Amino acid sequence: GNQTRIIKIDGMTCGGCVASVHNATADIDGLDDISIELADNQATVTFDDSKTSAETIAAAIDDAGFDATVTN
Ligand code: 9UX
Repeated sequence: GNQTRIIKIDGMTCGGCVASVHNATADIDGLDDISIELADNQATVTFDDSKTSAETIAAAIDDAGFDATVTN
């Protein structure tokens, strides 16, 4: 089913970083929505848990050079 989770992201300092996180997650199959909250250092993600996971999404963000942690 669909899950909505929050991923904490350290290392985002400007809108370019937000764009980088978008780009890093754009091709993840099953990720339905990502809302990146720069001021709160987090992203809210909604995904199909039969196709992907919060940990997979966080790993893609890590690979883009940020420090992503699943928080809930
Ligand atoms: Mo903005 Mo983020 O110039 O690495 S893109 S700080």
